[in-house]
Amino acid sequence: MSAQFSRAIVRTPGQSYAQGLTSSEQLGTPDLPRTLEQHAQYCRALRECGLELTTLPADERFPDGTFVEDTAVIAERVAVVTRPGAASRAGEVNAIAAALSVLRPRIERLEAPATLDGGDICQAGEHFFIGISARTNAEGARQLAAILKAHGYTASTIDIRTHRTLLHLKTGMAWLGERRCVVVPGFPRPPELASYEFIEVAAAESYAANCVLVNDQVLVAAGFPAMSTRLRSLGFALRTLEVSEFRKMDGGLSCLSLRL
Ligand code: CIR
Repeated sequence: MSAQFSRAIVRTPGQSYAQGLTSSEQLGTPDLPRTLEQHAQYCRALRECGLELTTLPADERFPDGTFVEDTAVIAERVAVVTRPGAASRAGEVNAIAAALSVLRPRIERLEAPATLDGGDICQAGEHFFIGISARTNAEGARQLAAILKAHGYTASTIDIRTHRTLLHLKTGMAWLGERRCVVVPGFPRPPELASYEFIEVAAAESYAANCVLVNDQVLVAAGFPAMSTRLRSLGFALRTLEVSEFRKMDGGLSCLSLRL
């Protein structure tokens, strides 16, 4: 089983992009023209993977709005609008819900006091790993798991709060089809992952763990040669993308789209 998608929702970065949340100030301030160019390349790559794009315009009230992944969890049988864990991002969901309602007949919602960022959700076929993080609380995980279960999926949680460098679950984990996952060193190994084969990235290449399987290709970040060599040797077809300006704001390849 692998990930088959026909569409993605993306949102163009706005002028206020550099005012978003980040813990990576040491990487410098993002350059807006370069950000827009990298976003355009990302969109091109998704199209070349066979996806049709729904592109939402920037909304200057939401500097982090381009990281659309955090606003929804979308699977074949259900779409859920989230309640992002950062207060500055809560309003991002309105435009996403409106766009999703055109694509899906029914949208589920989480209720307070749940908080949940889509970056904490890693779908592996019919199973969902839900990260408990600074953004996703236990109630968010509980509500999402109940919705998923009602639609025939299974779910389990992975607490990443002890792994200080991980903002989201998918900062440190990516599903690459079948029972294969990319993980960062020291990633938690709950029993639900026992039957998985791990492709562990080198500590110096931890950022590269945030890769994305799109149909028959894997989007990987440029600048991490060991990871790319390893994935190629395992037979994966790679599409390498420059995402330096998104890394500066703690974002990566998965965060930039909602795939469905
Ligand atoms: C944030 O801190 O919310 C944004 N600056 C980055 C969000 C990245 N999203 C993701 O990994 N799913």
